[in-house]
Amino acid sequence: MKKLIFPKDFLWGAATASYQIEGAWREDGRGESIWDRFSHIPGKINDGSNGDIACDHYHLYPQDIQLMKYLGIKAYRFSIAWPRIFPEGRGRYNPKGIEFYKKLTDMLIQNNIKPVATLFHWDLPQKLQDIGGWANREVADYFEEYAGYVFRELGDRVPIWITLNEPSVYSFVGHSEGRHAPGIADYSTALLVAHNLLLGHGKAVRLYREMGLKGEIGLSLNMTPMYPASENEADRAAALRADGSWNRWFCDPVFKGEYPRDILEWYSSRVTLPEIAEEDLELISVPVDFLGLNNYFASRIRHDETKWPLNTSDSFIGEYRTAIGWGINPDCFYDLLKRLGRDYPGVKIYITENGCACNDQINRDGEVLDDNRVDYLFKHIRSVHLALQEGVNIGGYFVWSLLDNFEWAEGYSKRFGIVYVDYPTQRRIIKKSGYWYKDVIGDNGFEVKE
Ligand code: IFM
Repeated sequence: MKKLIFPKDFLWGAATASYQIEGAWREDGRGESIWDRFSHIPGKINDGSNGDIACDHYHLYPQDIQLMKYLGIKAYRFSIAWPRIFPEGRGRYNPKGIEFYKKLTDMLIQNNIKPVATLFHWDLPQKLQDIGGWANREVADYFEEYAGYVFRELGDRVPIWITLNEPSVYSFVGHSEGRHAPGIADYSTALLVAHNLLLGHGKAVRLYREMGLKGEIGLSLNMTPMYPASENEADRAAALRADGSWNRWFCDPVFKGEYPRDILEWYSSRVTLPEIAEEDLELISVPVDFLGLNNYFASRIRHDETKWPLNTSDSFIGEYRTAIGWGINPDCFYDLLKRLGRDYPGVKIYITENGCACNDQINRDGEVLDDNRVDYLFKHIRSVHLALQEGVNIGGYFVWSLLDNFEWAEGYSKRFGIVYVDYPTQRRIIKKSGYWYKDVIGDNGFEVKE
């Protein structure tokens, strides 16, 4: 056996998001979010559920923090619900909303857990959707107003900020596929939303710097490595397009100050591109302190004339699937880390999400023995170690997720937590993966067969 040891200050964390865990959807002055509206429409969520109660974290946060303390979690990534702070999205703020996050962050700090706050993890105030949502450029200004308020109130206690979570998923799944809130299916709108989200990101980062705050700020991108299904020219070009439209479309503007030219050219004759002013790109590329990387799987890409507008179709890579059907391939995760180190040299990476859904069951002894998740985490964290050893600048790893929670269009049918949530009683049960992760954190590493 040999032991893999991580750097001394490696940030071991766990992540969640407001709408997925908080519940208390109409309490203490919280406004309506697009996910409240969307999940209450019959047929939108696979199991007919919604986030009204979720994990009731709004009330149970003290116990959830104790759980994290027990697990030895060093950093907790949560998101702030914009409609709790500004119920209408702008203008009138709600003091009770910020109070909740003050109590949460105070208690985290008292328990030696670093708060890592995401400003936007998809729960846009419905009132802003009513004026067009992120397709309306003004929403980037309201985001800046919201960010400024939160920075003022929490800036002294939150050392790491994430402006946006997965703008690609928010834009495309919510505005082109229509499977997520706000349920729009129009590709050009998705591109407009993506651009305005990035603008909002740039405005928030610029403001953070102007306010002289001393923490780190970045954004979390969902990145999927794309491999050609064959060696033929068409499949290789298709894989480049899939990579360009999903990964580089978000990473390049932020880290290189430009949209990928190959994709701009491909889109130009097929969709309506947003107007992209020169100053926009300057703003979007205001330097950040890190790239937050969310990764779950890798894709094999084939040229496919029937698929508009990219002419690509994809399938998962990996012999085994998680309970949500996603392929498992830790080697591709390693490739992705190496590639980011190469293409965006010097950029520090926090892995802000990684994990898997399993068919977790409580056994007769009251335990949840999620060996598949232990295996998934073991192999993916081993890839992180390998990339670190080969010089990739990785500052931390956040498992998705601390708790089972509301998995968007899948409702509660898919469990990603290292802690099981029995929804009818709200009882938490640490899974085998939770105990395994505790040991990894405690030892700052783990043993592997040579
Ligand atoms: O649950 C989501 C999370 O909100 C964003 N990233 C992917 C996770 C699993 O689908």
